[in-house]
Amino acid sequence: MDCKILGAPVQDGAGRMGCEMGPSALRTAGLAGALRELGHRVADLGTILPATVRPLAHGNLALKALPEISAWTAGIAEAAYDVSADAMPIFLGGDHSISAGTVSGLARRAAEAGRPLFVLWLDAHPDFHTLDTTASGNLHGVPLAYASGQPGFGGYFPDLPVAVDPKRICAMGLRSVDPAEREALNQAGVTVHDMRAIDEHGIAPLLRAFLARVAAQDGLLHVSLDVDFLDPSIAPAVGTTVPGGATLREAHLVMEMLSDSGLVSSLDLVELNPFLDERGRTATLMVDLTASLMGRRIMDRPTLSHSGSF
Ligand code: B3U
Ligand code: MN
Ligand code: MN
Repeated sequence: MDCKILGAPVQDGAGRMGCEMGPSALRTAGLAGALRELGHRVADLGTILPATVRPLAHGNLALKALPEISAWTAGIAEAAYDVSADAMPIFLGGDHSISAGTVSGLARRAAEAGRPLFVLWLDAHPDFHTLDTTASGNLHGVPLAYASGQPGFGGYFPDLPVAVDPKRICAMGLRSVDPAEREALNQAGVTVHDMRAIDEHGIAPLLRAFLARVAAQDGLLHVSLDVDFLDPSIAPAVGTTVPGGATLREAHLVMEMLSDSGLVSSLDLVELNPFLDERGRTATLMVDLTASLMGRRIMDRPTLSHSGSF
């Protein structure tokens, strides 16, 4: 596969500084080399630039860095649209606000290609606030709402050329959802597999059902992996740790099933805050998970090949 790596060193969308160093840490942990070892062609295109920052005033006085994140969203959307023409982009965050740009740019590309875009959102949080409902004002809490065309972004974020259909979004791993988000997710028809669902059913059947939907519609699939999808005991380098996250084995299984599906067309690696890491272990884990997604295996067989007898 042709992979193109792009850094999006955004930190103004998170509540604390440090995500700006995320792309450097993922590169230092050996992302490009791991992908090349798996036989992929890898080009590192460097760092995305934001559009020009212009002043913006909003009635929600809690909002932080609205002009900056709006400018980043414009720059990232343009880059995501351009790069996805002929390669699999891997976007290195940066906090999760970068996905306002990645997903909207990819949705525009998918629409031009006449393919439906699906989104798998692996996160402790749904990031489904609008500019009006966020109480923290941290704009890493809004990208999925923006990219799926929820109201209230007009005039503040870049005009959305194509919205992702909320019914083509699956959010997995949720365990911190604000009341306004819960209501909006239900209204919009997003598929939500919270940690309770994962505990009740196991992560594999939930993911398998979503992948079957993507395949049935010949969809493109964007995966957005927030570090806090993982349990903080294995992934401490994130500003918004929530206990009770995905285990190492669940996370690798998800990646292996995604790999087997052959459906993934783009990837975000977000919210890594290297300032909070322990000797690079979270960065290394994110690289290992990406390697599983891109074909690394324990044994040389696909996870789903089992057909009845061991
Ligand atoms: N929903 C809360 C918490 C949060 C969202 N995304 C992250 N944290 N990473 C908020 O601030 O909007
Ligand atoms: Mn997130
Ligand atoms: Mn999160």
